[in-house]
Amino acid sequence: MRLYGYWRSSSAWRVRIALEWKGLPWEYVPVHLVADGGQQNLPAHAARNPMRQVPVLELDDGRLLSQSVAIVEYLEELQPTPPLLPADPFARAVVRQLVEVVNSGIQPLQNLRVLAAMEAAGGDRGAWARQVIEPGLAALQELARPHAGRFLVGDAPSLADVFLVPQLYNARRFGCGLDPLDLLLRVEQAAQALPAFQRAHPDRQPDAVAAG
Ligand SMILES: N[C@@H](CCC(=O)N[C@@H](CS)C(=O)NCC(=O)O)C(=O)O
Repeated sequence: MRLYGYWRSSSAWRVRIALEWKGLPWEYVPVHLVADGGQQNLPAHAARNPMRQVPVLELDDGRLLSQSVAIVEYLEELQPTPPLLPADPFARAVVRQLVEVVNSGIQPLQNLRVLAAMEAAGGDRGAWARQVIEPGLAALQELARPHAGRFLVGDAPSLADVFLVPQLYNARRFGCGLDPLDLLLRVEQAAQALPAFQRAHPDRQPDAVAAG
């Protein structure tokens, strides 16, 4: 499998964690989101994903998948062990609930093109990002608290943790206040101790140094 991504893309990072967690072999193809006016906008990438975004997963037979939720759910079904969804139906729904808080409630409001449009309209990127991320993460923590163990839902890593870790990285990039997020930070630490999460980290990707 081939993953089109960018080292600091939180959505691509989610997919890297899932690939590593499952132990699936994959090849990384960097798409620089800033160089050349954003390589995601070049015809070659637009043909892979008309949304002009990463991640895109290319299967060995050439079939393409975009949208990180669809991709990680595909990987979970392709290779159910080790799992990223709990067995219990309600716990699975809780995981998906937490995933959606990040996936549709936080990240799309602070992605590159939204921030660029905000700035073009005279707004402040950082202030906008903080006003989206801080309450979003506070809500995520409140929703997770009754279900949390060592990880956000129970004692095993799940997709909820896969979506949490990159979002916290973004929160730090924008200088968000993290002090009230004790539970999320504790879970982040537990996740970061796992080799799969370590291997997927942006700093470990081949495009990290070049992008600066
Ligand atoms: N819902 C999409 C979001 C993808 C997304 O926002 N990708 C960002 C990087 S994290 C991107 O490619 N941005 C480029 C741009 O906005 O021009 C997913 O989960 O895959």
